[in-house]
Amino acid sequence: MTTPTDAPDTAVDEAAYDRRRLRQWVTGRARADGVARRDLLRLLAAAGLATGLPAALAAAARAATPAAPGIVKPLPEEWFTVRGTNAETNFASLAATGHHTPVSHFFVRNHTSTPQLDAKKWELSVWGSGLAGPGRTFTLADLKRLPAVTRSSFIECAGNGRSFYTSQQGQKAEGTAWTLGAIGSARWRGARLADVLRLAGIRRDAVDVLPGGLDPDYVTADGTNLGRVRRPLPVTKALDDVILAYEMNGEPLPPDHGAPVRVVAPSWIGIASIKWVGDIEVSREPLYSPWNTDFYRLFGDAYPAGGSAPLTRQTLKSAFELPWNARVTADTGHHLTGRSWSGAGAIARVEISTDGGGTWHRARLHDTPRRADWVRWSTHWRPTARGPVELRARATDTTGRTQPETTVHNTQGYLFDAVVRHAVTVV
Ligand SMILES: Nc1nc2c(c(=O)[nH]1)N[C@H]1C(S)=C(S)[C@@H](COP(=O)(O)O)O[C@H]1N2
Ligand SMILES: [Mo]
Repeated sequence: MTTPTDAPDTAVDEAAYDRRRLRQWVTGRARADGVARRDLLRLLAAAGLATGLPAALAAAARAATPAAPGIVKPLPEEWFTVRGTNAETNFASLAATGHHTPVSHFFVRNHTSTPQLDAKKWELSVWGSGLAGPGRTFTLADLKRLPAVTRSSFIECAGNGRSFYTSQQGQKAEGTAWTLGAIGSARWRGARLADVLRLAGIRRDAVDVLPGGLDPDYVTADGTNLGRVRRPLPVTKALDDVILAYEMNGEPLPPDHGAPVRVVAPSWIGIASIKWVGDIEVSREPLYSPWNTDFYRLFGDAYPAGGSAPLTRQTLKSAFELPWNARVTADTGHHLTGRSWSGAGAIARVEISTDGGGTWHRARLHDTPRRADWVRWSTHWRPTARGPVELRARATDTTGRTQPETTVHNTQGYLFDAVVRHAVTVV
């Protein structure tokens, strides 16, 4: 049985026991003589128990939460696995959330660190050869005066699932070793990028728009300064369904997710959704940045020397809302839940195998499948034989594509779409 080297190797029973004990301490039913209160508060925060505590205790526990450098919000270990400057959502923790991912659980992918910008002073400048006039700047109030649109859409990193190239296929892949939690779905509200571009005077012969972030310059491990995080969008996508979002799940956009305004490019790889956007170049010539040349193309044996065309839409994936190596009791009915999504269309069906891929049965879908969004699903499982088992979930989307058994390798490990073999132990 394969076990991803970097998947959280959780002893679920231990964790549950620990949580029970911590809860007892909070309510005065467990003693912790000789243990600093601060240490227990840190444990509480890590166990995700900081909510529901008396206010003073909760604040202390939050302060004790370990953070990734540069991420502002608390990252309790129950909900996140910190990977460098990024925080991956533990997929199992999504079982307690609804269709949309609360900000508290939403993954963060930062090339550098979250800038704390003053919304009142923020301005977006739209400029470049693809405009008829000198361009235009927009304040947040200007954007809010334009017709607002709301879109439910996932944002997913192109490298989500990357670690499975190694753990399932024995192949190397450069980059953050995500399991499946570099995704979240939210209700984004904002102005249409198309409206902003038209007000700025976009010409008919404009071909690319290049939104740039206001976060610090990105410097690679070998010391090369690649400048601000920026990636061109073809005008056809920019004028289609892209929004400049200032709200996430009905609240002002939080700092880590791009406050005050980010680009949301539904169905496309996460890098297309530039956070903390400060300017947008509109061009009559095709534009390049490191993020559509060296990164976010497919390189490797199966691809041309210069790599594939720049990546656009996300691929097809499924994940169980279950810890890795979960222990499940034999001869008991279990309600298994998870989510599936595709960048190419809506999800048509999800099938589950609990016998190593021998037989498959349909999962029950709990959302109306829509493009650019995920569906929640569930299935019933009553294991009888004890021992290790690999659970599989396999989605098919409305284009007719089904998740394959293996994925063609690329050196940077993008777009992993093979069926993930989720290890559990029946006890
Ligand atoms: N300005 C800026 N925008 C950015 C990034 C960044 O580091 N800086 N990261 C991108 C990447 S690679 C992804 S996957 C998404 C992640 O969005 P999230 O942090 O809100 O989950 O933001 C994208 N937009
Ligand atoms: Mo990403």
